[in-house]
Amino acid sequence: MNRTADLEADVAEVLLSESEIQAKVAELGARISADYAGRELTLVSVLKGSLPFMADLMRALTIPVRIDLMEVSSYGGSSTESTGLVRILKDLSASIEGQEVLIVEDIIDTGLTLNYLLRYLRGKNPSSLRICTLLDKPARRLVEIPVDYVGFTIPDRFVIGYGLDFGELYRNLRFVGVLRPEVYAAAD
Ligand code: PRP
Ligand code: 7HP
Repeated sequence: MNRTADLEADVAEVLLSESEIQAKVAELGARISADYAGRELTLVSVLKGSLPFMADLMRALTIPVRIDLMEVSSYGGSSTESTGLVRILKDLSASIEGQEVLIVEDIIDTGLTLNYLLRYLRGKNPSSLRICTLLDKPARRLVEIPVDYVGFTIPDRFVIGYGLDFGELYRNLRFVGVLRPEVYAAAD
């Protein structure tokens, strides 16, 4: 792959800066804390992409929270296209029956991942089940998803950073951006 050792040198454009992301996380944290005031909430993070968002969002909440982690995968290898086949790589570690559950995602693209997860988690009988996503890319939606909290609506571009990967790299960038076309092309 035509990639430099300097991750940031592969970036063509920053779409969301670190400070924009942090301001949005604080805003979402305040909204969610107000909506669930006086209640307990279970956050279910959808790994790996949501890891930085989950870590920041949970610390922006002022209500009592439990956390659990699931890992699912639908984008194989270094692809920018969903395989449409959602695989559970790591399941919940505790029951969510009777609990108020908020799924924490980094991005909703085709919606196939969340469509699968919603059905799966509803089957575990939580008392409520809602979705918080940092990024929403509605242009590529294949299935309708009821999203309760959205950080940013973004255009139809394959983004990296703040948890989001291309070929498993770039997740550790503190901003969300797009790569130079030759970096995406080199993986084809
Ligand atoms: C990404 C992302 C979402 C999903 C969204 O996960 O984190 O879970 O794709 O795409 P969709 O709406 O088209 O289904 P991915 O499968 O790449 O795994 P990762 O989080 O480990 O990168
Ligand atoms: C998955 C995914 N991963 C990284 N960047 C994007 O734009 C993505 N859409 N769906």
